[in-house]
Amino acid sequence: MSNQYVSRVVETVKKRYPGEAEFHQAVAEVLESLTPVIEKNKVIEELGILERITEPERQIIFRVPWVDDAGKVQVNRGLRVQYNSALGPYKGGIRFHPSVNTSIIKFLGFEQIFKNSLTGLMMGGGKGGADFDPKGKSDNEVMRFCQSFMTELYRHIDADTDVPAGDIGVGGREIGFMFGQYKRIKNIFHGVLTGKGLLYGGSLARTEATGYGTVYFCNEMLKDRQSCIEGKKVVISGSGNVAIYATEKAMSLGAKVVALSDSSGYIYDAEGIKLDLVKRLKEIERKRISEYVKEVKSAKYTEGCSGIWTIPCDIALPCATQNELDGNSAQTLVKNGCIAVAEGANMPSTPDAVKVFLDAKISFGPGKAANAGGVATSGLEMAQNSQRLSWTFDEVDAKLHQIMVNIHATAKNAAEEYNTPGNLVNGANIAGFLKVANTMMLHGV
Ligand code: NDP
Ligand code: 2IT
Repeated sequence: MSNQYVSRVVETVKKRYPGEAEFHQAVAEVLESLTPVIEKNKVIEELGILERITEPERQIIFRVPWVDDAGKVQVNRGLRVQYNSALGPYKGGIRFHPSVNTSIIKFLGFEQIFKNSLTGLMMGGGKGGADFDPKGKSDNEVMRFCQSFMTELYRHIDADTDVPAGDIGVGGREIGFMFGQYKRIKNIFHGVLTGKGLLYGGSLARTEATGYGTVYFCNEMLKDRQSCIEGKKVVISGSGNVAIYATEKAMSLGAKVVALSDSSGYIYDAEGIKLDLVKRLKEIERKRISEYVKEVKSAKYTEGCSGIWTIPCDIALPCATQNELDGNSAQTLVKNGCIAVAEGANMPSTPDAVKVFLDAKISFGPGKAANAGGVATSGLEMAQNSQRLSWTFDEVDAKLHQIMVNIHATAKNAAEEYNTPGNLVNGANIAGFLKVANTMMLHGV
């Protein structure tokens, strides 16, 4: 780390929040790539922008008590980090996963600031969640949990204040229960959440948006190599919302997706994943991905999720979770001829892995750029709710596509302007940061 101001702020964050490894990782990654910007614009240091941007505007931690089907009282911890509101209401998903803690929610909220800035829409950054595990819970248990979660959260959010959405463990079912409880408590029907059901104000194409957007972004990177996704072999990790719709879009553009995973293991289907079966298993029956091989005899299931990166492919789309792809896996991908990696998940590649991809000069799209289509379409849902209108699927999809093309161009241009051509990590961080930082300067300290 060459810049003293950057080093000082990174050290302050580490000291103030000891033990928050994911948060430290995200802050260091963004700030280090801002070095040329900070050296060129002394006012950033003079006005303490890095100190301010790394400290959340507000953090809410709350008890979430609920009663399980056996009548036993359960308690989880709920969180909402309202990180930065320079560009608009706080905006970002809610994650329900047993691993959720302040480090994970802060890293996600911090990334969200720059991602939302890159979309070009007016959205600040935030994130929330709970250490609740929806797996194995009945619909009634999930409902009681979501109601209890919203019984505290409702007082901190509003359509023009903070607009949560889904993330890991939070999909249409959970958003519905949370929306119902918000409406009941506040007696207001408005767009306080996105990713809503289509019957009550959700946007067409929001379900598909993150996965579709990741593939649109990947295709833009491939164009720069005089290539495209058609005919390519693709490996996608995860089998949740992002992975499923990345698979759908990649296949519709003529690629062959040969592998998917969950946290227990991965499936390999040399003939191409049967997506209808995956949708039934995951979206309707909520089963494990291993069930796939019971119905497709030619496919193979392997225990352990990291082995998925040993499958030779042209394109890898990590769409599961943070730090799921390490330096060794990255080397294996490069050695096997992989030419492009686009992150559907948030921070799925470790810093070592990112370095391997950048050094090998393969196309690498960092999450805050490549997966921004989800939150961008949430922004479009907010716009439709404000207008009390719904746009068609094709209208929303066309806007999503254009936003992904723009994000790619913005990141690429910033990388060139700051003398690291082709480095979309630097480009996305710099472009996302500058819009927020310049706005913070206009708003005063
Ligand atoms: P889902 O809950 O729908 O799916 C998550 C998938 O990732 C599952 O297959 C899950 O497997 C796997 N996974 C979760 N945690 C782990 C873990 N610790 N180790 C290995 N695998 C794991 O979530 P989404 O598809 O919505 O989210 C996936 C990623 O995309 C996340 O990083 C999220 O932050 C990011 N993202 C999501 C957006 C959205 O709109 N939904 C927008 C932008 C980014 P298992 O079932 O075994 O847990
Ligand atoms: O990480 C993300 O961008 C999301 N989980 C989606 C956030 C949103 O508000 O749609």
